[in-house]
Amino acid sequence: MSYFRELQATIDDLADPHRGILAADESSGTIAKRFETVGAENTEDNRRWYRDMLFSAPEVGKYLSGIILFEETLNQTDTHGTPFPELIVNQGMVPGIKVDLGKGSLPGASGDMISYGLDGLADRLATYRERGARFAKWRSVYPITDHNPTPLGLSANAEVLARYAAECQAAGIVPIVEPEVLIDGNHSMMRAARVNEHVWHSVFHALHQHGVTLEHMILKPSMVTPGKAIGKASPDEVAEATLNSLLRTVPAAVPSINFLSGGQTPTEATANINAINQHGTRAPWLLSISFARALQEPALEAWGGKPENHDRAQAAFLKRARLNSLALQGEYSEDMENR
Ligand code: 5MM
Repeated sequence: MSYFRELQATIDDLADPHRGILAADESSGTIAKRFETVGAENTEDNRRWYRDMLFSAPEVGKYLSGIILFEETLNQTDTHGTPFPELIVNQGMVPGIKVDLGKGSLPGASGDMISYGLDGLADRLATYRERGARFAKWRSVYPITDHNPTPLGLSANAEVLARYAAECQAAGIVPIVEPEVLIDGNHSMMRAARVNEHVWHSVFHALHQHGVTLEHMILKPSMVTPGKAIGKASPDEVAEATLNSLLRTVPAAVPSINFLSGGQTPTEATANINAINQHGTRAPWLLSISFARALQEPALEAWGGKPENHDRAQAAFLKRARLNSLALQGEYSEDMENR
């Protein structure tokens, strides 16, 4: 059975020049770390409550086209008993699902990682689809050191990402392909650019070999920045380096590139995507976002684990979503943070 029309409809709904994608797919371990920073207890009810607060924010669908969920959230309901995927659709957005099952070290490639979850993926995708997921996300993680990623790390992760993407399209689900090159380390911006180019080149080679339709996928890459220990580059420098590397390696058939924030502060990430859009007016793809931390951090802080802060947290979340929407047009400026 061909899902061509369905995949195209999902791309049409997700790839919107004014709207990004929220990554709310933190696994239980990751959300525990996020909650800990604001003193919130990591219970199932708190996770449900917190995500309900985000997804039900008034008119959030003006700024976001889709939300990536963790499996637990796909099966939960809001306070009125509406399943989260239905709430997301009612808010004018598309529900998606993270399908990798975490990562570990890659034997034979010291320092490299590999993500798990291909076994049984077709069955899981069929179940997720029944529950309303129309797109999926898989993250592969690449640390940068003097020796990493190794050639084996590059080829093994590219292969896994391509097999995942092909399984998704065969199941009528749009794959977001996320090769995250980590910001940790003391590497130069030049080295980050070269590593990202190697990664994207290897991923698109594997996607081609596995017959993945590039028109029906989204790339979720890191921005090209220097290692965290080196300091920050300006938004213009990040934009220029990121666009140069993407233009060398990512085919024009890909409809949308939705960056992760990777540990950047919320304002830094917004300024960077703003500059990317200002510099990228002739890029062949949409240049958008799929942030987790950079969209959620102010809301998490405003909430602080206290239900009475519901409206403050929603306002903080909507502000970040709105400013990022402006940044997708290259219309954000730092003074908007204080208005
Ligand atoms: C890199 O992480 C993804 C984007 O988030 P940031 O914008 O904060 O960098 C994110 O979707 C990530 O994959 C999820 O938070 C899930 O992480 P875990 O480690 O729980 O699978």
